[in-house]
Amino acid sequence: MPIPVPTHEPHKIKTVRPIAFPTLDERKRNLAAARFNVFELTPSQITFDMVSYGTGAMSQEQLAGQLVGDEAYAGARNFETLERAINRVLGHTYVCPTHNTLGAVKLLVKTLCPPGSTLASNARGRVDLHAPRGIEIHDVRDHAEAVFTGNFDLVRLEQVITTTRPAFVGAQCFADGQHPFSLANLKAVRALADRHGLRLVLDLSRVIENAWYIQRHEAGMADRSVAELTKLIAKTAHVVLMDGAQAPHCNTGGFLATDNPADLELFLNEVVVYEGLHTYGGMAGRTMEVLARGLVEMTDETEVQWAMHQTERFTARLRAAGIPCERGCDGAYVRADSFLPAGGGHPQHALACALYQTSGVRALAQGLVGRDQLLPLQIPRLAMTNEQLDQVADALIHLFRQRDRVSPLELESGAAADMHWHDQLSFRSVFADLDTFEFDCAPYLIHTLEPIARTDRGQRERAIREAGWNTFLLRSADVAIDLLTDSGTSAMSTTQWAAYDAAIPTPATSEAYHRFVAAVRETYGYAYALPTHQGRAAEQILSEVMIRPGQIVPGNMYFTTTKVHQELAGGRFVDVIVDQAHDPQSDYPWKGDIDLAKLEAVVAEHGAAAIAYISFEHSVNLAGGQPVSMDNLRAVYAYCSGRDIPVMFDATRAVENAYLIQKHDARFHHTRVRDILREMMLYGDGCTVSGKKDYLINMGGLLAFKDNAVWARSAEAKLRIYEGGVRDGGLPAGDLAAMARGMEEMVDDRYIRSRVEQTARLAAWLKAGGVPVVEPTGTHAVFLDVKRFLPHVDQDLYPAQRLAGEIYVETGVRAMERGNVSKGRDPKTGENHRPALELVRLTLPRRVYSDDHLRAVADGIVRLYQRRDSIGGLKFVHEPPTLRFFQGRFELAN
Ligand code: P61
Repeated sequence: MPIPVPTHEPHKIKTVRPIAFPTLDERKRNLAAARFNVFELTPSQITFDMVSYGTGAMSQEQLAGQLVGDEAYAGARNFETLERAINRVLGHTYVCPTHNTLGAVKLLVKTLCPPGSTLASNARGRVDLHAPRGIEIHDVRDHAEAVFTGNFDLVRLEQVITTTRPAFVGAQCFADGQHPFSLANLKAVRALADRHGLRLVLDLSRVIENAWYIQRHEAGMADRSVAELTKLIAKTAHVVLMDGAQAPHCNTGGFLATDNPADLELFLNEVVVYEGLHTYGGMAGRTMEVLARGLVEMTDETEVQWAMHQTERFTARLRAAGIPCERGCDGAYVRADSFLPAGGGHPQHALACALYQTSGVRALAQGLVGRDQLLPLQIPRLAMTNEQLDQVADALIHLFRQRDRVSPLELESGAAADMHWHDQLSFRSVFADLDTFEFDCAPYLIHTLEPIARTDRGQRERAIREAGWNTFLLRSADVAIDLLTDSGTSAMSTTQWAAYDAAIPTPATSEAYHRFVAAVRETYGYAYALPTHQGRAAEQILSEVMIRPGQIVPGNMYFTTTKVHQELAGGRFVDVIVDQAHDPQSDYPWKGDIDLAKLEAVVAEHGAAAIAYISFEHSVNLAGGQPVSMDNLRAVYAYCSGRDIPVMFDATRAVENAYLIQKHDARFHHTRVRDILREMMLYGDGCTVSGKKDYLINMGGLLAFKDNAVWARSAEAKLRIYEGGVRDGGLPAGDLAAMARGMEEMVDDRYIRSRVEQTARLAAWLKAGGVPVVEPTGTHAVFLDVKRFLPHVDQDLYPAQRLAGEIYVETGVRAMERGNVSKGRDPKTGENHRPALELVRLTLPRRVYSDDHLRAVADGIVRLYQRRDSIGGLKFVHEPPTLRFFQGRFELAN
């Protein structure tokens, strides 16, 4: 049985690295400054850097390894870990560490290649390293082989061996990034080498890709795992070397390994001369740890299948558009000379410049000039989504259509004749008028990954039974895609982490606190900012400061925690949201609006003095993430300020609301989200925020007042006794710093657009499959309308609870019931409330899942919808008296 291609990533995103989108003018300036050699561009000038060397995403365990470096000069623990990893994954016994792959090559040359030697190899790329040393490489690759293009021509190899007596036979997995060998061929090479008393030295840097290729294409290998094949390949050689920055996605590092103690002895005598002591070889302890962890993880079958699927898909898209390219193990290698019809002396550089000019994408030709005319577009391993890769492919296709307009490059005069390397060249050129390509995708790369559960249906059936059919009671370890909530589940950015790490803790006033206050002032225009550990803590303090017992708090639909604190402070919540909010099929775009007539009626009945404040939530959660219009914000504020009624926002998802104003209100189409947000906040007197949403952090909250010092002082008094220090709200300085940074990232137009539009795409895929959802789609979640999904299940059999459980069993996706179970019973009658909205919420964490994850979610739910008649209800077996949705347990009814 061939191993199947996964439908989505077997991991989710743990941390992201924001990317830059330089304008056309900036790109031209950068190119000119780089003298038309894109090698000189730095990552912050580049949108997508299509290079795979040392740029892959690490796992969170690898990143954690960075912090457990034993930086001893001799005998570091991390070296022992590395040795064990190499023994286990590659099967070789003895290890000589080196600072990277060049360090390993240097030792090989020093120990095995006396001056004047020749080498026989299937890789041309190595010429770059050996020619300058006066070592001649004989190309013994089988150029006639069509499938395993990296195979050795055995006849030619034997000829070279007998005529030149090479120092060793050098083999490279996926030679030059393009040419895989078969296991059978490699074994034959080994036999030949043995017959002639030569070593087979194998570069394993791309062993994973080669193993995958063997699994796909070599007869009888389809059942072998990548792990098994990797070991078979490695054990076929006498000596192996490896580049830590490739398959093990470390950022540097390398080693030589062998089973022969005499060879080890040779290496160890030289490693101290060139690299470092034999137990670190020029690697930091942390690098050895990251490398060791990466080695163990690199053969993970599903990860390999996913990475290779991405490569195949990317190349296929270019091929389908007619772009001349060759297969690369890590991307597509474009034939620059046939891409550019006009020719010219340096087609790789001309194409690279044109691609950067039109799109901000960098592709890089490396090594010696003239070796080939290929411009590789390599995929940083596991660091990009298919959505982004599709767009990079489209950017190149876009350029292909206007290729006859690309300007040629001319070498700068005075270029010395001894400039042999691509990185040395510089050019003169004029900018051609090329149409640009505009990216519309998530504006970040994947920095680290977190594995997700891989369960089968039987395991999930057992898990949901053990959880009493309550998704709150499932273990995260059993969940593949977790759409329970967007609260505290965001992927932080590297910039946020940097701020977190750099923050200095203190029980008094930290710099992070000042940054937090400055960010609040800048973002909202509010003078007084009080940090809290999360949203409900801010709600408690606000309620106690603002509500006198008996007062009324009108609001646009309640949120559970908000209402609880208003009631605990002696207030009474009155819902004044527009009627459309209660109708899941109404497509009114501003379902979060306050109905002014309802508000006026409340004020007329009780008098303005009886109103504590207006509790005004943006992007109303329980209505389905429905936005408030700018007109409504203005009108409510105008009405209230005339009557001395304060307006207090729940600004938890204010940025998402601001984006929908930009999208749906023509007057704001060209206003930046950050400016829309500032205007929204102008129409209020203060706010509470659960920072776990918009702020892209895992913990934190805010209570802020626009200008009222009296409120701020009495809130501070409560902060001291409820939360922690008055300057930290119980949060470590790092969380304050990460929050401050998150406030900058959240108003990035590209980010917030990609966030909210992803939700819209999930809804569109579900609707295309006929699945009934709440209209219009909100910002943070898609809500399934269960009354229409399971019309045959009575509400007292808890259809939304059952559906959430079925979704888990079908797909491994965790959703949240928001219906009869959540609403609870009427305390007087003991009957269920049977609310109008019987919903299942699919909530999207920020920056965590790709479109491929969400398509799998949609496909699974569509399958369930198609067999909806087979789905019944549930009954309680344990029903807690309050907030029963958290702890309640169920079993199948009838
Ligand atoms: C959520 F099932 N929301 O949506 P805290 N205001 C708003 C929220 O959405 C919110 C809070 C205040 C959650 C978590 C949650 O019954 C539940 O930082 C608009 O969680 O204290 C939280 O902020 C409270 C889920 C909360 C629930 C209560 O998933």
